[in-house]
Amino acid sequence: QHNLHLLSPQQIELAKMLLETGQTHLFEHWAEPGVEDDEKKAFFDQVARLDSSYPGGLASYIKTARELLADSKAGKNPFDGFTPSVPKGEVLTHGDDNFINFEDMGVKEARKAAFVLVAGGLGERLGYNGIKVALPAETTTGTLFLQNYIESILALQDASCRLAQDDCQTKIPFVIMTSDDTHARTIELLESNSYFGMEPTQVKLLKQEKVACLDDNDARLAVDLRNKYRIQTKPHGHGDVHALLFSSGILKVWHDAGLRWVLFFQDTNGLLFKAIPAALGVSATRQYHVNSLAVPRKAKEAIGGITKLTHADGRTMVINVEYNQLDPLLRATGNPDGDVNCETGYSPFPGNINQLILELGPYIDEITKTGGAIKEFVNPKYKDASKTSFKSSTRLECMMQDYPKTLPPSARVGFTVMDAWLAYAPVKNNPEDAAKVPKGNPYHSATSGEMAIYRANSLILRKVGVQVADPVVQVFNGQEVEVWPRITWKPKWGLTFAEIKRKVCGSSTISQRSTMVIKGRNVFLEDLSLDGALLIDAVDDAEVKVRGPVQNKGWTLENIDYKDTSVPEELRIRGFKINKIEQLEKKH
Ligand code: UGB
Repeated sequence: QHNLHLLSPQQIELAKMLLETGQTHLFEHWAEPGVEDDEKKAFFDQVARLDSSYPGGLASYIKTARELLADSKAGKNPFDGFTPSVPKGEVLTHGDDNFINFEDMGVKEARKAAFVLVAGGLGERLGYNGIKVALPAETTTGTLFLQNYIESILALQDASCRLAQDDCQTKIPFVIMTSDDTHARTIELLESNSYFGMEPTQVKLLKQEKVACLDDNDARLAVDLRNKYRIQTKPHGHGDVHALLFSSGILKVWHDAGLRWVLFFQDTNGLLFKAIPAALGVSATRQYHVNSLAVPRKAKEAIGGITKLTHADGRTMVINVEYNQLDPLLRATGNPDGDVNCETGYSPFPGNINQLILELGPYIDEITKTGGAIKEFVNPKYKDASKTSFKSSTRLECMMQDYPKTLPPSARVGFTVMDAWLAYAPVKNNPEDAAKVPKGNPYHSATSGEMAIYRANSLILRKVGVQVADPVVQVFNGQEVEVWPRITWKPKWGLTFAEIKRKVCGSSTISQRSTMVIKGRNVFLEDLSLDGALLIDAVDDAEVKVRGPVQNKGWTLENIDYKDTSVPEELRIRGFKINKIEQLEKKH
């Protein structure tokens, strides 16, 4: 009360809201008026931020928190009344006619697309000290994840414009969602690398705010233990991206510019853009309002399962059921074994890789109604079975793939299943946890993420007629992986199957110990016989034919231990480094 005269009208409103929502305790230990006034001002600044960054404001957050905490205490099942079943989607086989047609369509549509990368997470499971998008996707060329994404978008932009009949000047917009944990370092990475060739005006960063932590079932906000004039905060999850896109006004700008698609993706999947053209082609052909990319999923793998949920009252929806919820849901609905592999060796539920393609028009219609708010959940860790107190404060969370939960049944929600070797190799687990992954399940580590790129490129070249040798099995950081020839190319060399096929002719061979790096656009492989390392670097206009035998000592992989702190963290987490012994360099 006695501090009131110091407050601005806006601060008085916020104070009233806090008192009316049962947050009196926040002011209990405040000093006398005139003492620590700067801290008090900073408190209201924080409350104002928490209030304005949440759809409906802080009062609405507290109200929802009370409801969700009551449901959680009562043990209410979020899927109450719903029965899960395996949904039907578009299942693609890489390289067949259907796939090629979808890719062709996807490239045409790309000039009407915008890309959104969610990169606000610190990746606690990986334990890497930097931001994840700054990690090399592979160490043969050292291409970083963010670089790979930007170069892929630029390659799509060029390919799409080349197909267009008109004088195409399209610059595909690229939004990155950051958080306080990643924002400054993402800007620095972009600026110190000249935006990896993208025009800075194409890139927009939207920073998500954290949300208030909750101390108990009454949703009393948690006071920061280090400063009694602050509220504890934690990340709210990748679902924030929808509210941020809405409040930034950017969706309307895109709509007015004639865009039709928004593609969402995550921070560390070095294969993703091999799947994008075909997936976008599916969206356009099937006219999906929502299209999720999926891969065959091993039971208990830490990726969500795409599931059809049918309610007793007849409602149905196709939605991601998160990996920790799928098993209990199955057990509760007449599947006593829970989340298990079927005769194919995979879970019958396709795995969500959280690559969503939304049609912009229906997306804007929907989030204009909701403000971009996504259905939230709460996951308190209770002290005991009475569920009356928490071990530590909790908060509401939301996931971007829950967007379809508020859609009407008429919405066209589909999904597209691709081969995992082509589409999905995230870097999420630290070496120790990866080594503990059950045999046969993917490691999702820096080691497996890099090896997956070489495998995918090798398999693609095999499909277009190159004789690529079989891999050998090696162990790095306790993980058994297939080591294929280290083949990499810039996205502009070949983003689609048809484009790669056009650039390979004659009969070429590549031995297992080989390394091949293609950096030009018009590089053609013709009767190449490679046993060693070959680096081809050509300017865009140069047409280069690569022929004949190339043999040298090549580049080798040397084991390193992840505990060896003399080695940079980016390498250590892979368990190997590349020794560049001898190579042939072709520059044009
Ligand atoms: N992220 C944010 O931008 N902000 C946040 O507050 C949190 C995360 P994780 P998760 O495809 O591999 C998801 O932690 O959430 C970004 C799906 O929910 O890597 O455990 C973060 O930077 C799951 O269904 O993944 O699991 C990163 O880019 C499954 O599909 C992204 O969000 C799984 O990903 C994902 O964050 C998967």
